[in-house]
Amino acid sequence: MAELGSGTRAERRGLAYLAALAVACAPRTAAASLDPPFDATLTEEQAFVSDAGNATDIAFHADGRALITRKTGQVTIRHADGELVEVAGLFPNLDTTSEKGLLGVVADPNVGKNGTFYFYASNGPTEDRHRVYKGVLEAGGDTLSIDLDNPVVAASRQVGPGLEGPANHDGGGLFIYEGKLYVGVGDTGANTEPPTNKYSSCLNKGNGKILRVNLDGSVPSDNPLVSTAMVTSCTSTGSEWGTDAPDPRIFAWGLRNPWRFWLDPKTDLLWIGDVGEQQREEISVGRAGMHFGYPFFQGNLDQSMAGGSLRLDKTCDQGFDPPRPCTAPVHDYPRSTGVSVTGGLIPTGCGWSNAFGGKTYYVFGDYGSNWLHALEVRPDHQGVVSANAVGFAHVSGGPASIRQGPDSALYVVYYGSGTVTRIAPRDASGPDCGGAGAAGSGNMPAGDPGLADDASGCGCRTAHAGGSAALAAALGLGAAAWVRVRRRRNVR
Ligand SMILES: [Ca+2]
Repeated sequence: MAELGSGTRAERRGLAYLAALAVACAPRTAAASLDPPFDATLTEEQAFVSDAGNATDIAFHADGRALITRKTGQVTIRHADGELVEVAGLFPNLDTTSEKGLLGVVADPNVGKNGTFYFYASNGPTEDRHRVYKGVLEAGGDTLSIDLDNPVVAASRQVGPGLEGPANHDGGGLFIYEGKLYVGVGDTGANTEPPTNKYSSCLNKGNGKILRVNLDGSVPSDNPLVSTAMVTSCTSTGSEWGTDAPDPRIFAWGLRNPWRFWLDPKTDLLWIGDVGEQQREEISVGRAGMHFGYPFFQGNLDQSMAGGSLRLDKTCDQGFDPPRPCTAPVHDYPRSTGVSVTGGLIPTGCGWSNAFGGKTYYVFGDYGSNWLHALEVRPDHQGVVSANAVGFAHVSGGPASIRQGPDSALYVVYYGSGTVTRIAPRDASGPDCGGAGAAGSGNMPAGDPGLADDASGCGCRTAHAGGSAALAAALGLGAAAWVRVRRRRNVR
């Protein structure tokens, strides 16, 4: 692998605010921002990571380190002991204007052996700035080497016509499921109401889609448009509809700006947060080959020829090749509720079932309105019990990504505050304990149960009661305080 983007250790910072964090881990007060009834059964560590301004996403190594991407191009590496190392200069000519920048990261399924992560970055030549790169974190140090010569997703791969833009609505979500890399790409913006941007429904363009590629960037033979010769196409946002060969990387379409998506290993279903234009935010659930509505629908708002003022000479399910009815969201909400959805996931793993009172929830957020909400999900995960969401947490700092770590905890990345918080069940017990770890967030190594201790940032988690917590109790300390003292000693 060409090491053209090797980073250097630029900065070391220890976690500060020992006392504050110890308080934050104390029962009840820790979850001040969690809404009832979740505050009774979950605990929140407020600063798993801090000082990572413009944070966009987090992924976990098998050795206890976590990588936090930042829109401005740096990667913050969090060591298991809480030490933070900042690596900069990885992506030459990174465009950080508007919504562009370093937008996402996901760990390779074998990251424990190969140290590999995938990054979504807005760089490269003009008109080819939606790119996914592979990078390797050195085993014994913090040098991160990006393979700039061989982007996994870029026009130079000569798969499809390349991704238009970038402008805004850049997407940037990454997920790996069953050995395939899923990439969320926005529609480049240039929207109005009614919208004239056709990219979401043009199947010769990767924009406004969830793409699916092999880890080397090649096209899986079972992608939904692989055997389709000609599809409905367009050449630009306002052009006439046409007919051309498909971009075979397309997995699902009809999306405006899929800002974070997740695949449920229990059902293979895609759960997508799609950011709306000026009226509705949505959570949509579906599978390969589905059309999720945009630009004909914004949430449940029909803005097509049939029900609105859209002038794109088609309706959602008429005149397309291949024909698809549009899939309605399972949940949408108006501007009075929120302004920019951040898709989440269904937390599973030890303790979550009891923490949720035996129910199942999909947890998502709103970047602009600073909350986390929860949708009750059917026990079989095949959709929601109700289209109405309930409050999960009042937050601050702009939640930009929600991932589940290898310790089954929920990690929320905040762009504005540059923090990552960690939410976990207070009691690691229940019917979901004793087996494998979390069912998957797409950004954790598989089969690393030993990682739980290292990745855990908060000693109040009773999963570790046999170790540090027991000693802490003997010393008359709260487990959290003991862990923090240890950490404090290890850093400058
Ligand atoms: Ca939709």
